[in-house]
Amino acid sequence: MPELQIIGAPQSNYVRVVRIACAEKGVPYTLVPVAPHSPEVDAIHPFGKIPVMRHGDVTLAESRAICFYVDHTFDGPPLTPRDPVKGARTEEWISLVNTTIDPLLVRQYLLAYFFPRDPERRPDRAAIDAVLPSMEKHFAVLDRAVATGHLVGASFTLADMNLLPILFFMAKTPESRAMLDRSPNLRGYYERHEARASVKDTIPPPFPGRS
Ligand SMILES: N[C@@H](CCC(=O)N[C@@H](CS)C(=O)NCC(=O)O)C(=O)O
Repeated sequence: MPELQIIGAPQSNYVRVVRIACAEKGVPYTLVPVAPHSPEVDAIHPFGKIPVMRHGDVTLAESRAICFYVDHTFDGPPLTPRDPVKGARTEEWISLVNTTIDPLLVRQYLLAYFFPRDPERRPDRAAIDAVLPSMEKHFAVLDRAVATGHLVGASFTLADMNLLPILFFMAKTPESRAMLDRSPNLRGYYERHEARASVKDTIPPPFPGRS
């Protein structure tokens, strides 16, 4: 078997999803820690985003496609339930997180903290305050969704692997931390699953130039 390369900076949530999936599956890989739009990435992703993957002659972009490939190429426990309803439920949650929750919690809220436009890197207070009411609704949805301890059924699926990297950052920034603390199911879910080896072993390093 050729070497599996996961290409992308380890600070990226989507890179982390793929790394958690590889760890859960028991698949060894080499991490190539490069930024979006670097030549290795642009050679594979049509819009220069991370992660991308290289495995022999196979190259892939997009975390969901990479996880599909890993799941169906290698031995190991399935990342998504093969039962059609539970499998579809898993896809439903991956899609909800990627199309609705990530754009608000990560691209609007978190980036206003970590990548503000201000030259002195002060958090963008107006942008943060503007998203807080919608974030409360997202936290309420997630709190209900994980009431049984997982997003889907009684097992840890790719839907959980896809959400936990976002919660990691939500636990670090003040308003989202307060929302997490007011969401008992979600907080318990996060604390339980952050102890999993696949999750612990992929904790992202600080963004370059930040502590
Ligand atoms: N839909 C993509 C999203 C990947 C994504 O947005 N990656 C971010 C880093 S977390 C990125 O590369 N951003 C750079 C850009 O959008 O130009 C996936 O699931 O892999």
